Amino acid sequence: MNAYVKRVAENLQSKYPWEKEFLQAATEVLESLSPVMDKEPKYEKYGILERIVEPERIIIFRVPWKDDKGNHNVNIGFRVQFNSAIGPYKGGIRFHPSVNLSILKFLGFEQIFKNSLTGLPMGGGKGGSDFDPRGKSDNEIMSFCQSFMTELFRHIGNDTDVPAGDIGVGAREIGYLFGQYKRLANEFTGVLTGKNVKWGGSLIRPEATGFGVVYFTQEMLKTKGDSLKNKTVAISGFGNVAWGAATKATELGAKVVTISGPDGYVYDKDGIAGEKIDYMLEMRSSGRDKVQDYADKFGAEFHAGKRPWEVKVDIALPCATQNEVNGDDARNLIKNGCICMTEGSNMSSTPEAIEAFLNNAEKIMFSPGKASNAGGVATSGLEMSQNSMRYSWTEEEVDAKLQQIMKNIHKACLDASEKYSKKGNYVDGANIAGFLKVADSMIEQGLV
Ligand code: 2IT
Repeated sequence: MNAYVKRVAENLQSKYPWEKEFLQAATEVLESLSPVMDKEPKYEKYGILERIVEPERIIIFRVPWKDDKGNHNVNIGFRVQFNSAIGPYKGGIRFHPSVNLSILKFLGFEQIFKNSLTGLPMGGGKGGSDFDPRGKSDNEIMSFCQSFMTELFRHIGNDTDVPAGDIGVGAREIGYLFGQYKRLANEFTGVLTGKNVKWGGSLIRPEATGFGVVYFTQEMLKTKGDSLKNKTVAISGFGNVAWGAATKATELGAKVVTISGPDGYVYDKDGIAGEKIDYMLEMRSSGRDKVQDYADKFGAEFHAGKRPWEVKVDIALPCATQNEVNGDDARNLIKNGCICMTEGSNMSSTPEAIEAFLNNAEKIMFSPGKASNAGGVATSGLEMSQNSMRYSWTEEEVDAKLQQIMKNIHKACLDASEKYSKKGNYVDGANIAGFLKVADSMIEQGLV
């Protein structure tokens, strides 16, 4: 490994030993950059690696709110403004009890490279709260969102930082957050993306992450002269990303046989299509956060407490959360003849799983989330453009731009992997292609 990379990685590990997820994300990127540092000494000269692993700013705040019984509650709110070299901070907000600074730093860090890969002018950021939306009433969600935005609004803006949704934050939450921002700032502006189309949202934004995952899969398969037609697909999760991926994969002739939730996974041998895909939305909006309801309703198999990676499929699309595919899962997928693993969630795979995939590159192709799930934030970028123009593109226009962006990302990853690593290593390709534009922009803007 390059000595500069090693020094920065070790320093980071001793500085933040408790930030497990952040160290995992940062170490992966730093290792990918080793051949770049060997060839280009300017990055060491300008201290780019030390700078890029530290957020420009972190905001942490108290979020007091009242539940329906009149009890007072307090949660923690965060916004990690990681890097603004190529545009305003951009990235989602996550509401989940597991949220802490390590998770938001990992997500914000990944977002820097992902946003760079889209080719659109967006910096990297992420925010959220340890608030648990499960079982909360609509009124409680609104009360929480309003309190969260009452502090956050002074730190964001359409030219400063533009949040969006993530786990636990969908169209409803974006509505309450936007309403409160508008009230406090007294301006109607594109300060959040993922808005309803009636008030400034973009067509295709709800579908975009999942569609992008499938478009990227299509590009990967094309390099082997293959397609999605008649392939079986395992999807995990049942939220926004899983829903979009199931819709597009089915449309392109594949058969989706699994979805999953915190309670286990559903195996539907007949394929999850049509009204069964719509039912995912119903399960999501119920706020119960479980998928057994699907098995009960449609008579499919339910495997309690398990993940879908034990099913024999051609393609795996993890669309739930970080580290949802471990080394054993990866070896299982490979053993069962899976030929393509495209991450829909951020950092779906553990380092051990990634190692297994890369060591079996002749059997399985692997793409990291920061490349293959970039369609969501890319379409957020298109929403920002439409808001700035005060204009809306049609569904066909947005979808065509999204497809082109996913193709461009795929090509950028392949080209960078060929130049610096091994052609087809999408992990190195994504990290390097995403890094170069941000790093050069940082040098050009001086010591900031
Ligand atoms: O992880 C992600 O890229 C997102 N949650 C979407 C971020 C965005 O700003 O649309």
